[in-house]
Amino acid sequence: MHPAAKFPLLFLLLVGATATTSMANHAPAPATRSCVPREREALLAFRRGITGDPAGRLASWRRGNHDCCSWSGVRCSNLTGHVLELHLQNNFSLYDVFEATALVGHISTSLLALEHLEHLDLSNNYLVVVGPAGQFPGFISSLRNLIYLNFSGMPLTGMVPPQLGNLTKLQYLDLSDGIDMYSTDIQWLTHLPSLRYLSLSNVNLSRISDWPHVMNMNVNLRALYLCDCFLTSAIQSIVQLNFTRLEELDLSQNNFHQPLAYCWFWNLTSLKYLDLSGNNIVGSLPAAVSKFTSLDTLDLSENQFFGCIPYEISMLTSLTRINLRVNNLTGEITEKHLAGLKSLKTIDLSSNQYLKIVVGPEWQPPFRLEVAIFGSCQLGPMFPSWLQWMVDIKELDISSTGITDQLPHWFWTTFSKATDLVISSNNISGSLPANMETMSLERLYLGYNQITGVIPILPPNLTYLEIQNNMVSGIVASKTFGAPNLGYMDLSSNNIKGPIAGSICELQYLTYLNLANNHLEGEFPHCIGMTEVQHFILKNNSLSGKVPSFLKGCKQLLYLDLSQNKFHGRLPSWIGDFPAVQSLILNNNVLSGHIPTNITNLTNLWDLDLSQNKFHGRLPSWIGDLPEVRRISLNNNSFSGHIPINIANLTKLTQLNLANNNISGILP
Ligand SMILES: *[C@@H]1O[C@H](CO)[C@@H](O)[C@H](O)[C@H]1NC(C)=O
Ligand SMILES: *[C@@H]1O[C@H](CO)[C@@H](O)[C@H](O)[C@H]1NC(C)=O
Ligand SMILES: *[C@@H]1O[C@H](CO)[C@@H](O)[C@H](O)[C@H]1NC(C)=O
Ligand SMILES: *[C@@H]1O[C@H](CO)[C@@H](O)[C@H](O)[C@H]1NC(C)=O
Ligand SMILES: *[C@@H]1O[C@H](CO)[C@@H](O)[C@H](O)[C@H]1NC(C)=O
Ligand SMILES: *[C@@H]1O[C@H](CO)[C@@H](O)[C@H](O)[C@H]1NC(C)=O
Ligand SMILES: *[C@@H]1O[C@H](CO)[C@@H](O)[C@H](O)[C@H]1NC(C)=O
Ligand SMILES: *[C@@H]1O[C@H](CO)[C@@H](O)[C@H](O)[C@H]1NC(C)=O
Ligand SMILES: *[C@@H]1O[C@H](CO)[C@@H](O)[C@H](O)[C@H]1NC(C)=O
Ligand SMILES: *[C@@H]1O[C@H](CO)[C@@H](O)[C@H](O)[C@H]1NC(C)=O
Ligand SMILES: *[C@@H]1O[C@H](CO)[C@@H](O)[C@H](O)[C@H]1NC(C)=O
Ligand SMILES: CC(=O)N[C@H]1CO[C@H](CO)[C@@H](O)[C@@H]1O
Repeated sequence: MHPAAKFPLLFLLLVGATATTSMANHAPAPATRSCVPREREALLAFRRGITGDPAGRLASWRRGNHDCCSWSGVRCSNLTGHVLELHLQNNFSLYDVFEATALVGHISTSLLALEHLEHLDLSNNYLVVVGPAGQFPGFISSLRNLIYLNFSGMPLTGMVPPQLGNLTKLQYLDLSDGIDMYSTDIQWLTHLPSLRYLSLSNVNLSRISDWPHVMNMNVNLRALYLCDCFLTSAIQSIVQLNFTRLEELDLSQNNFHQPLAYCWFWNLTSLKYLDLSGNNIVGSLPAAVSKFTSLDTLDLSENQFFGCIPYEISMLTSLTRINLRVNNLTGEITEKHLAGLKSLKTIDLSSNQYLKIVVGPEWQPPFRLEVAIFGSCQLGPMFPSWLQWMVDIKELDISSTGITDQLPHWFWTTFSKATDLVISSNNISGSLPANMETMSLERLYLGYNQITGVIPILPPNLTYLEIQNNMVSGIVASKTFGAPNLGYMDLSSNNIKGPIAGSICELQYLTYLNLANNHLEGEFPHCIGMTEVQHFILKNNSLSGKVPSFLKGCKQLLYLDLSQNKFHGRLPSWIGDFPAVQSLILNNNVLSGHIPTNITNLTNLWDLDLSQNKFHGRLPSWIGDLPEVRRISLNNNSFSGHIPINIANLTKLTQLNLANNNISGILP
């Protein structure tokens, strides 16, 4: 035993005192330890290699800021002052822009001066070495004290250097999500006896067939991530399995195309997390799945599992998440399958069209789900009454599940805390409740059902609403719509009658509006500030007035369909002001006058339908100047003159209808 180990406190005091004394000879004793000058210079040299730091993450890395141990991302030993850890990962969530916070530049070899470095995290930065683009910073393998190394999400290409086998203290190694990395020999991994976490996701390992044997040498391994590694086989016989402490195994997005039953990992009964999604695995789900009694997450989605789900799945009492979406599962899921799944929070069985969930009307589930995705499997014809116990639901998808029934009376109260409800494409009747204002809904999909009644004041956080192809008869919105952030609203193909309330103008973030195939009449309200609209579809109503002039402000317009209404007046000249527009569908109205010439500004137009109106004037030569156009319908107007010769320039045109005008000439 080392003598200091007996007296740890004394040892600490002695080392601390020595260090302080030596400092005191040069400068007044600082309150906190300052960093080692040689290491400060190394960090400054590293900083000089960084050419872009848009978020100012290294702003504190300045020569004037003497104590480099206080710089952001730098951790030092409070005993020796040596830099031990560099936390320079670019934290960004799915919704952020990677570039906004990434460091850009070169990784300086000056880091080699940080001899005591144990933790190096440069993940998700755009950092490369000087030299051939994307080459792995091989010098890192000289930092022999490293315990944690994370280069995930860096723009690395080429071979993973086997010299990493010199980092014998490594416990965490994450080289995932580079650009084009590969390895043809991973024997070096057997030199890392302390390895607990290994991710080589996205590294091309297609040449390596003995990968399970190599991993088997790492008895301490807890987590192994080999997603998208071009592995082709998981059928290797391992005589003695000795990395039995493995808890997380991700082999998703490879291409095993083998039956699960013969894969090597069945004895890893300590697994908590197993992801085999996207592997083309064939055959049935073996009953032996019940061996994984510690399993928390099971993801077998996007494979080809033929066959029934075994009852033994019910023995996975710790399971909180199961994902079997997009397979070819058949047979029934009964109460017996589900009885033991006490911990279940998330289930996704969607897109297994032959799979049927059959439970009794009185059944009370042992779990309280938060996410329940059953789209395109079979739940009907009765509305599943067990869902009434799922009061914690955040997301529910029961679309296309063959339900032909009334919405139960408990539906809107049970799911008042849900953010996503997807019940489209069934035969469900019923109506929206009068008071949705206290609901948490953000996205509501009710399309293709038999919903009747009126649309009430909507939930405050709603951003997405689909009720198309139902029998809704009106909108209660005389004062307010109630959903100020609504971006998408499809109410097409209902029985909505009367004028459109001015309160629709509250929807200032609307990008998609579809009111087609209703019985709306009167003018579209003059909405000021509603400028985000991209799709505006009023087809087949009885709306009148001029082309709504607020559209002038919608510079991102892509798709305009006012057809089969009673719009009159001229086509406004600002119609040329929509650089992105692809479709202008204005047929079957009473629009008149000349076509404004600057319609030629619509360089992205695919589809122009002005037929069945009262337009007149010479057939404009501009129609030859619409480079992207596929269809032009000008029939049933009063255009005159000759067919312009430059129509021959419309190489993408597939449909041209000029019938029933006063046009002469021959098509070139
Ligand atoms: C060193 O710092 C760490 C983290 O701030 C702290 O937990 C630890 O107690 C400190 N050790 C000494 C000897 O001061
Ligand atoms: C990044 O996230 C980690 C973990 O949440 C946190 O400790 C760290 O401070 C974050 N770093 C930055 C630069 O925001
Ligand atoms: C490595 O960094 C990535 C991105 O910052 C992170 O998601 C991952 O969990 C890290 N790996 C380890 C082993 O901590
Ligand atoms: C350690 O590094 C040396 C020199 O770079 C190299 O020759 C050797 O193969 C490395 N060892 C391992 C186990 O990778
Ligand atoms: C993976 O590596 C193999 C062999 O080195 C190569 O043939 C294959 O094209 C690579 N795959 C990809 C997607 O780069
Ligand atoms: C792990 O098992 C293999 C046999 O599959 C054996 O050769 C190897 O020595 C074992 N490693 C350890 C560290 O036990
Ligand atoms: C897997 O477990 C079975 C039964 O527990 C045992 O007979 C078999 O030898 C084990 N296989 C390996 C490779 O450890
Ligand atoms: C899916 O299962 C059905 C019914 O068992 C079978 O007829 C069909 O061939 C399977 N499809 C695929 C793609 O394996
Ligand atoms: C709406 O969203 C906000 C912000 O996420 C949240 O605080 C509020 O509770 C939500 N409202 C409802 C009714 O859920
Ligand atoms: C189209 O013409 C109108 C009126 O002449 C003009 O205000 C508008 O700026 C023109 N649009 C473009 C894109 O030139
Ligand atoms: C076709 O377009 C080219 C380039 O815009 C133009 O020079 C030519 O005159 C056009 N042809 C006809 C027949 O208009
Ligand atoms: C920006 C642009 O292309 N503007 C043109 C729009 O169309 C009119 C009439 O054809 C032209 O005069 C503009 O130059």
